[in-house]
Amino acid sequence: MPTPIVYNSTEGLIVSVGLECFRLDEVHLDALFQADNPAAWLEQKLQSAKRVDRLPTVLAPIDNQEVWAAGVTYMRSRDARIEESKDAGGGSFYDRVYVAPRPEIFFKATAHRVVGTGGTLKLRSDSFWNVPEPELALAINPHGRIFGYTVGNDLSSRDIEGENPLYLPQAKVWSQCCGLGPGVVVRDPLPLETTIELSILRGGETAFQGVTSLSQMKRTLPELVEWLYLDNAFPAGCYLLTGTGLVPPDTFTLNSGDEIRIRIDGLGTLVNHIA
Ligand code: DO4
Ligand code: MG
Repeated sequence: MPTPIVYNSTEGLIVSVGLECFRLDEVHLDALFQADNPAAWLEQKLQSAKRVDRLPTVLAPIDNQEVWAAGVTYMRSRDARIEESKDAGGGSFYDRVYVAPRPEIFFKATAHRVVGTGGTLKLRSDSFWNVPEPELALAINPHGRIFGYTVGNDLSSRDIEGENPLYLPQAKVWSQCCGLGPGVVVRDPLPLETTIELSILRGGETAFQGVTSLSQMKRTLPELVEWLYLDNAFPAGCYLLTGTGLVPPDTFTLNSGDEIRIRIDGLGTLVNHIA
């Protein structure tokens, strides 16, 4: 069977398998996250699912999951953050967390703060320096098993975090601060060569473009999940954004109307506009 992709949509849960789409009636995304074996659960649900002739409008693939994020998992993120916080004396924190056994892990969003592909992200009104952070998002079950993947955007304020690292929650969390989608790809681990591409379009022109790959990440994905789940319970499972390896140059900030496209091999493209 081709790799199934599960979408939350305006018409309920839709699963695409190759070129065909099926609707799963009376089930929510929580059931996928809570299944002992999500791939087997999907296969069984697909046996009685109705075929639909098109994919309805897609929503963010989130139900009762929290979204958490790891940081400074790529050298590029470490370097950019040392630079932005040097006047505040925060430089050595990023240096140290990059090599420490304990990773940086922080809370990012709940469902009402998340937008799906095609949705609009907002910039904080008290920030003047904002960037998208294109990140692999892990779908994790309540037992800490990674069963799927999607694309994430950890939209961030660089001036707020750069002023003082203790402002991190304000630099990361607000309404419409996180992009997620298009759907959850239920599959075995992704190869390390998997690429993450970011394009920012402004007035039809490319304002920034970059590419990295999972092979550039300092830590392993199971290692990040182990720290996240240590003494912590996620009854409906959760998402973990795994850090950015792409940061636009320091002269760049997002503007209203910008289009952000994040593509990860095999997972699709997450497209969002800035309000
Ligand atoms: O240290 C702050 C956040 C880091 C982060 O979000 C990232 O590296 O992606
Ligand atoms: Mg990030």
